[in-house]
Amino acid sequence: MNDTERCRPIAERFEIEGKTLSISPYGEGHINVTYLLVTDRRRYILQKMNTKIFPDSDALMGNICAVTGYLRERGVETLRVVPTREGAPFLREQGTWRVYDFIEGTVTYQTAPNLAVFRNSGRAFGEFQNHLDGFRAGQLRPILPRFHDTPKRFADFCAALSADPLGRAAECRAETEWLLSGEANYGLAMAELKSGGLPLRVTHNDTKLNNILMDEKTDLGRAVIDLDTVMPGSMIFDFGDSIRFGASTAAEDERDVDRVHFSLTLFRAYAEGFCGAVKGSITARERELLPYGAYLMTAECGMRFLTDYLLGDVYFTTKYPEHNLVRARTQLKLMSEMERALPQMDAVIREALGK
Ligand code: ADP
Ligand code: GN1
Ligand code: MG
Repeated sequence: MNDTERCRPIAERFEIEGKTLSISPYGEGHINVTYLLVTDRRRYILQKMNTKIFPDSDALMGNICAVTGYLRERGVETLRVVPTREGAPFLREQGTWRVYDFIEGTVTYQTAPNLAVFRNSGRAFGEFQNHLDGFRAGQLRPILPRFHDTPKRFADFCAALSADPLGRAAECRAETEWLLSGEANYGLAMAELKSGGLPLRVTHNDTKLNNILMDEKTDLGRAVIDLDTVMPGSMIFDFGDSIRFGASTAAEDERDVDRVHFSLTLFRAYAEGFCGAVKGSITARERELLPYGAYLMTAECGMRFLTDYLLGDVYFTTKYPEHNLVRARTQLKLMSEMERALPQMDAVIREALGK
């Protein structure tokens, strides 16, 4: 049975317009299984939700409906959850499924084709944070508690290393040494959040370039998507994760690490867009820690990929056996270049904020 035949009975349980013509795999996310659903009237996104990672679908969809409802009331373009024919926001049948309207006239980029796209993505994520400024964070259920708690991620990495269930640790000694040597750098953001040095904000928490739909004509950000991880967090996490993914000269899973570099030019473009959007609300401490946020998110993602490799690829979708190790290597390369570039990044941020 092909995807269309297999998924048609699921799709037709939702309030979709028209007759289903085709259902085919779509996009490059690592978490959900995404399909493009085409009917004779319009297009939709059908997703098989990842309930291993997000077991509480009620809470998750509750968060998404609350956030998208809030944004829509303020005239901000956002995802529209298509209800089931019974009026529920998702369906449990041979898995857990949801449907969104396909936002037409947009594109997603895996890597920025030019500086303007990356600058615009910075502005879009900055504005997303501004739009949610008045949203009561207490309404949100903590879907993945301690998501960007890097010391906790580090402890998980150390535990995976000791357990080494597949005997893979021997293959990644250099990477392990590197991550262990950075331990003293991983705790600052959590400490600052705890002490109130960094304010807790409603943040996206997964600000990869491919989580923005850009207008296909103007390349301006149209809608921020992938709202599964919208939770209270820090501005430096959102800024940092975008830099991790987007200010690299190569893909997150480039096998040849010699092609992977941190680009200060890309960093500047993103910082201009992001800082332009948040300059009325960013605090002095947030400003100071934006460059560190980039380093921290890269280190954290590196340790997450390596942890998953050690544990047998149980979290991230992988296409070949060393995929997570390859990803970890790109992150470690970026992390080391970012560490050296912190002073330059700081100068760029000051300039972008006019300080
Ligand atoms: P994952 O959590 O697995 O990353 P996403 O929700 O980010 O899944 O969706 C994967 C991809 O599908 C996105 O990068 C984007 O290209 C596309 N996509 C998702 N939702 C929409 C939508 N409503 N309209 C158009 N494209 C979408
Ligand atoms: C996952 O869902 P996706 O592919 O946008 C992950 C992020 C990682 C990213 C690495 C819920 O993001 O935290 O940074 O992969 N999402 C979750 O590419 O764990
Ligand atoms: Mg995504």
